[in-house]
Amino acid sequence: LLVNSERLRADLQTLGEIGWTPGVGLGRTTFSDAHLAARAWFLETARAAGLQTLIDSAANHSAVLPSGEPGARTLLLGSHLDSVAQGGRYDGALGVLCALEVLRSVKDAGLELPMTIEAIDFTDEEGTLVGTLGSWALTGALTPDTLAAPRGGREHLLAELDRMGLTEAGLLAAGRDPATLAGFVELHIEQGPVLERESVDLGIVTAIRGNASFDVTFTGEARHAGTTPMDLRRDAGLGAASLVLAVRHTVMREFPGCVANVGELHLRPGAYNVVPGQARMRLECRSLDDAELDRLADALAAQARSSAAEWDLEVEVAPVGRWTPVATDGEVRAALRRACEALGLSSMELPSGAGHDAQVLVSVTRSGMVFVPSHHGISHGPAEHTTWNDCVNGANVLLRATVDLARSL
Ligand code: HGY
Ligand code: MN
Ligand code: MN
Repeated sequence: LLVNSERLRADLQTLGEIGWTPGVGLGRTTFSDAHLAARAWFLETARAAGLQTLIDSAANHSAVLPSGEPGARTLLLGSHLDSVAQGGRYDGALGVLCALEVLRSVKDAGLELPMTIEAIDFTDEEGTLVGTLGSWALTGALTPDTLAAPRGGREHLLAELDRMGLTEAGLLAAGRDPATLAGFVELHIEQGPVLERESVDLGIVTAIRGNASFDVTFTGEARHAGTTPMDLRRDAGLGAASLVLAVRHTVMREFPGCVANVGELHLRPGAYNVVPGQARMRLECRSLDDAELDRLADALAAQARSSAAEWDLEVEVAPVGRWTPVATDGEVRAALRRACEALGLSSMELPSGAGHDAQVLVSVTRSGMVFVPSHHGISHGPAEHTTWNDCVNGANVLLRATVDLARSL
């Protein structure tokens, strides 16, 4: 049993054009026109293959191949069609497409499985609004608190929900009964250099890093940049500059194996001739260990306070999201390993540095991931690339593991 690789290739090429700007990358942020077009294309392609489709109240989009058995549970496959602002063609999209291809291949083969299999495209994995919003909603674990101070800002979230005809209540009500779920398997690009460096075909993910994200705001005094003496300034930009460097030093000195990033920095009012009275930063830090993630977050918040004290500023460190580090499910890992062996493909176990919907699904069902190599470990940019051969390997492993798990779980 193998996937229809020509159909998969054609679809990957078609989907990869939706939102692509040469030299810039893929722009499919949540609910952008390109994102909506990609989601519509996904459902049309599923319907054309004779699959059922559904959209839940968190706008998760699914293709479904129902089991013939009454009361059958669902084995979920999938990932996300949204991208970061100038992203690559494979992050998320490859997982959704391979999941769809698995359903089509099972249907074409006339295989009767004791489980319904569903290919899902989760809403807002990348966090333009919240981050793993659709998968979080599906677990039923979303709370009003989660939506009170999201990564994309509360006003933006409400405006986008309203524009899309969605509601907070709908998000909070999108929980699936865990008893109806047998498991979740996500195929994803590694987004790191390990598989390519080790010349291994596939990665069987053992654990997924957690993430703590913060909005940091330094406040000083906006003053005339020409007349205010240097020693009388309360320059918010100095606090921000001090913290950006301190974040790197703290992680490299005290938290080896962790990472942290300041991905955005705005100085206000933002003019050549005004000393910035405010600096706003978007900061995230990541660890594979839950307690270490808290220690790391506390250490960075302490650094923010000392940077503020150093430059006579106020500082506010506002949490805007936290994703727990998780281990993946042993049964799913075993099925993925069996699928690699059956196909004569090499595999290795490795943790994921990136966050994924699979880490959210761990809280309600057996959840696991399989990685395909990323060229030079590049992701979240237009140079993101996975060879066609590796894409087909991933799809075939997902297909075999799906049939295995549908029968064994
Ligand atoms: O940020 C991440 O790790 C993922 O790409 N959303
Ligand atoms: Mn991503
Ligand atoms: Mn992703």
